[in-house]
Amino acid sequence: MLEPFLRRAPSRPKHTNTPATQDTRPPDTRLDEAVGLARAIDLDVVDSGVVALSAITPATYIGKGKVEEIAGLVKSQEAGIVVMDCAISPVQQRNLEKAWNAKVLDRTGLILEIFGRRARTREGSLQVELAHLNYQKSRLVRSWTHLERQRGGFGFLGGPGETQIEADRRVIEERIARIEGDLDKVKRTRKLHRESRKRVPYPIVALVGYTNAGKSTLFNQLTRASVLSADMLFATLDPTLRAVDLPHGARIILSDTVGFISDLPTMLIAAFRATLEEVIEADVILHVRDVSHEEADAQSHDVENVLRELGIEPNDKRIVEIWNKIDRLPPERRMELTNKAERHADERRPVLVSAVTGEGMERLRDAIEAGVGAGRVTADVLLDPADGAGVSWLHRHTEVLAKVMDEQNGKLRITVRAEPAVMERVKAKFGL
Ligand SMILES: Nc1nc2c(ncn2[C@@H]2O[C@H](COP(=O)(O)OP(=O)(O)O)[C@@H](O)[C@H]2O)c(=O)[nH]1
Ligand SMILES: [Mg+2]
Repeated sequence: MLEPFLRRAPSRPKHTNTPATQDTRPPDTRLDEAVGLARAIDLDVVDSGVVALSAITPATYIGKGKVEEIAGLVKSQEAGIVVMDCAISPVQQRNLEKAWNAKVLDRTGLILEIFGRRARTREGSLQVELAHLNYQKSRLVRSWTHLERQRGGFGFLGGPGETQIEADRRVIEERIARIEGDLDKVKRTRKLHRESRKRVPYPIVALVGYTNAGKSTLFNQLTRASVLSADMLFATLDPTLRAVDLPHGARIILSDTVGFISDLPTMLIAAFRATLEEVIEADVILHVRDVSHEEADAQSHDVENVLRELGIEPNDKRIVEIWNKIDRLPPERRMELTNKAERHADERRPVLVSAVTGEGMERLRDAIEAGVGAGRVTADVLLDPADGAGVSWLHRHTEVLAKVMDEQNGKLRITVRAEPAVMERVKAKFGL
């Protein structure tokens, strides 16, 4: 069994081997977030808690008593992993792993794990790998004196007397240089990638939002009802993309994204952005907010700032706010929010839902439908029923909303929907 045990760095450490965190949120909030992050890589969290520290113990970060206490817990729970929501040195990690006989993952390690799983594009994977290598390199440097040992004898990686750490660093640097080269190439051809992705004829609807806002719960709630989702080839290839059929027949691809987090280590920001690339291309962006959270507004601003860095302004027409977890609100607060939502113009009206109870799903599907329709145009194409190639072209490049035989002229009338640019191609090809 896997067990993240989570702790936070002290707010005012006396001695520390890592920069003091700027995070001023209460420990419980941080713990909730960290547990959510651990779940994001499918860890089964069997216990969690906050460790208050007055000083950092150099060898193990936390004090001897705590190390022993957790050792007992790891044993009784048969835990395989302990997650520490702070930055620990390689030496501390090694000492703790020995004491607990379990793997130890720190905050950056955990986040890198999440990004690594979520990177969907080649650029995303490269960015994550680069961040990982830079992280390893920085750890080598920081722990130079601890890790340094003579290599002696083997000559592959350097001359005699080269230390292990120099060799390690050189290997890392070479890999970094290679990845940077690859990244340059990928960026140059990025436009091509985008265009090929656009070939998926269905609109993409992306779920974004703070971690723990309920994106994945909502993703499951929306896709559960969809009978056809299991048929989609890529649904089995990528669990965070799934096809959903909306009530009026339109099919969308719903995309669950990596959650936004506070206090993101700076070296991970590029990797984080790269894992969100598909949001840039999305037809509709659902910004899921936990309105029952006391820091809902601050979280929302953080999310908006990240979106802005991706070139998506808060007033972007594609964004629909989803006010989630209304089941947790007292009746008067729920009324207040309902009224607040009502005051928004139709196309920007937030949708109140509970991803857990399923309340509001109908409103949400309608909002998605409206959002998808707003960015696309519809047209009727008349085809000879024998024109199999024409029909298949339309299926590949557009959403086919309806197909009927026109009795009067013996033609097939196909109602299609597509982005304006694609519709231009339809018009040119079929002479509309
Ligand atoms: N009460 C309640 N809990 C919810 C709701 N939506 C999500 N949650 C819970 O919030 C936590 C985080 O949800 P998750 O979908 O993993 O969030 P994500 O990080 O945005 O993907 C889980 O424990 C969910 O069960 C909701 O509408 N109501
Ligand atoms: Mg999630």
